[in-house]
Amino acid sequence: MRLKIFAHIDMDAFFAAVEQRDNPRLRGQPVVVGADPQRGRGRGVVSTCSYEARSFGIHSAMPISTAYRLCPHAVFLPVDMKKYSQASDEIFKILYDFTPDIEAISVDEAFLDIAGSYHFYGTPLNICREIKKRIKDQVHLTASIGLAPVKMAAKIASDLSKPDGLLEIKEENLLEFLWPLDIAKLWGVGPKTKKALNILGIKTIGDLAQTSLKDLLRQFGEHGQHLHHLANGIDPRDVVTESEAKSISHEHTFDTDTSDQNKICEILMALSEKVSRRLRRHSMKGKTLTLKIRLKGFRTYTRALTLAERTNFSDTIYKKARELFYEFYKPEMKVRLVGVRISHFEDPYVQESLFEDEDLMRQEKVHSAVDRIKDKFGETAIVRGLSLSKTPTRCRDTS
Ligand code: TTP
Ligand code: MG
Repeated sequence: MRLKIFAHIDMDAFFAAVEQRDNPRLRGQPVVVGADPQRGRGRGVVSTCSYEARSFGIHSAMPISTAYRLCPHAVFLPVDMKKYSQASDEIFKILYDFTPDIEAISVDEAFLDIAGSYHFYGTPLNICREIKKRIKDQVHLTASIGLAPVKMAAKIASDLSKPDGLLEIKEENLLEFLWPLDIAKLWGVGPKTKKALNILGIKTIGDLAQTSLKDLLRQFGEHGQHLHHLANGIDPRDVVTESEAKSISHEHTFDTDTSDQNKICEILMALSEKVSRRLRRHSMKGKTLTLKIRLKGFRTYTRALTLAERTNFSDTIYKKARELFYEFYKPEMKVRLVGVRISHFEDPYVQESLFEDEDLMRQEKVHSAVDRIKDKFGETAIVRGLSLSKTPTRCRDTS
């Protein structure tokens, strides 16, 4: 069997670190990035904060008013996504210099399969040292990296090594590393599962590993079996690179459940653009469009259709997503979340009816021009008509 070595990389206090990098006066200061605190009356949440701000008890997703109360003298800054996306692109470029086997988890987080590429750098630890150094020298930010023979342990290791850390867990030390840790460290154990496990007397990963599989199956179903495997160091998951992904999707949760059709259509358009952009970045086109809708009370529905042609055009994706939405939607519905997914890919350069059709060729040119502008000026450089209109017309037009 092939030896597996995974690296999990996660930037430290990412948004706040970019702000501190760009403004030396913020270094060493508590910096909170997120909604406007409005002297403690602001609504909205903390996106992230510097480690200095964390020592006051501030953390991601906390109401901004609470953060203000905990540390009123902190520097509060709005989210500047364009700046963070640019830093993220630079970081991922560096990672791709080391291996093509990368699974991007978010703007600041990725798994790398380094089994095939570390030899050039001597050891797995050396390749990670080199990655950290390149990021520090070129992007002026710090990353933490965990190394392990299974993905979930690599993630835990990077988390425990923060900030600016590097921690390697070898196969022979895997269980010794995992078992004393709190159960909440395990990937897939959220607050609800933790509470349910605690009630059964299961506090550490070791406790879980030693609980009988039969009991866990009875209590938690298949999820129980999965957690039991993880606790015993068994995690067969591989790095899934973007081109191997079976689908590309984006979703959005509304701050408050909504039946505002214009608002929902605006989000569907933004999601269609995001999906289109990721597909185009990887020269992929998909044939199946799936719309996901979660209503108040967590009931979740999906509706799918097969497109006439494989596509990565945002307009086509949006138009069809909107059609699916209106086939499903009833005015009394309160929508909590919507998602857009494209699947069943094919490399567009294999199938080329595209350039035989003038209309498609025109659309391709428009999309390529938009891609170039966004590459140069950021994701928000071009905003679609619907999102800009002040008095939006009903968006179920017949175009
Ligand atoms: P994280 O990696 O979870 O957090 P972080 O990088 O700020 O800090 P850490 O050192 O603990 O990794 O998330 C990456 C970025 O994503 C973060 O800088 C801001 C954003 N984010 C939000 O906007 N909201 C959230 O609730 C979280 C968790 C993150
Ligand atoms: Mg991070």
